Amino acid sequence: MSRFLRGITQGVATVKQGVSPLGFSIRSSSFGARSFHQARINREDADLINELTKIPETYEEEKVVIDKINNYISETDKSNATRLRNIGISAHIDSGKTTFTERVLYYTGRIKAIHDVRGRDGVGAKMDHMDLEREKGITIQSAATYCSWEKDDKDYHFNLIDTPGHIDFTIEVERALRVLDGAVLVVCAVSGVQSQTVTVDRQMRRYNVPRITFVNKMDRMGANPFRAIEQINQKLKTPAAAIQVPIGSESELKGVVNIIDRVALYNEGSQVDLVEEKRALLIETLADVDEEIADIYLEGEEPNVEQIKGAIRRATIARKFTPVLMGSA
Ligand SMILES: Nc1nc2c(ncn2[C@@H]2O[C@H](COP(=O)(O)OP(=O)(O)OP(=O)(O)O)[C@@H](O)[C@H]2O)c(=O)[nH]1
Ligand SMILES: [Mg+2]
Repeated sequence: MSRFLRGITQGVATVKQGVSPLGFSIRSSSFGARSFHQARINREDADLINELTKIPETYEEEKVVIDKINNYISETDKSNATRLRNIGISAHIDSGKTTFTERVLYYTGRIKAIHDVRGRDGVGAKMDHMDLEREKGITIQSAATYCSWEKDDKDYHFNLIDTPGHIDFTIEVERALRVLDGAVLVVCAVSGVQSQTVTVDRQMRRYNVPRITFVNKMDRMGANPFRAIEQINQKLKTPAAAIQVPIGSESELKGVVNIIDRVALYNEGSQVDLVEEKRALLIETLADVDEEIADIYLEGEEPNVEQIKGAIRRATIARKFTPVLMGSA
């Protein structure tokens, strides 16, 4: 949503010279896939928006402005935007961002075959499209693609941006972050939070980007998603809790159980104890960052599935929490 602010403040900056007694006029300030159509703004609102020379730091500050800006967006633009999101994939080098993006493309039907980054077939990943990227097996340039997902008979559209993890190309990450609505922070289950993860985390904070976390490489020897989650809490100082637990581990990894609905994604193995333990931890973490869950928790009751999902959504958007998923790309 922070793109909204930048877009409108830029819009105001552009029309600032042409102040008329009737107020300001913002003409189609477009950024990314969204655009504002011509809208009249009265002087008081324009003054308020003008005060926003800096990006608000907290979600609460940002929300006031977003609500204000919402008044100037046409209903068509609003409804178009509800099912469209720009999502970035960011993390430290070699954590599997490109592989993750490729799998999303494969399972949403955008590409027909899986080719690994340094696969034996030598084809390489679609997202690493430059010759040098394929030769070295690393991402150099951010690359954008899109995919669609149908849910409840509605089509959702995602623009995905795969960013490089190498510190030398960090400017590419900055460029991508500016247009993101949300991001997936990929963390390796074996090496956990690295110094570059801390850098990426700082960049995401600077651009007010909410994120979910994916603990990748769960099939590798020494994989421990809970240690990685502990590091996100400690090193990144972001309240984080698992919303999935693995079925099996390392080479025996069979799938994951969604601990909110208590549903196994690949129905093998029994993880009942672990599900209950991590579910309790998830609710406890949410109670720290969300008022509704805190009230339910303090009354000694258990929130229902809808309440948990609602709290995860609110706290993630407000950048107070990151839900952690896991698997092997
Ligand atoms: N075992 C295992 N290997 C993986 C997994 N995900 C990625 N890899 C491998 O890890 C290596 C790096 O993967 P990439 O997808 O290129 O990583 P990246 O984060 O895009 O790397 P940069 O863009 O260079 O920062 C490749 O050899 C992948 O095949 C996984 O879940 N399990
Ligand atoms: Mg890559």
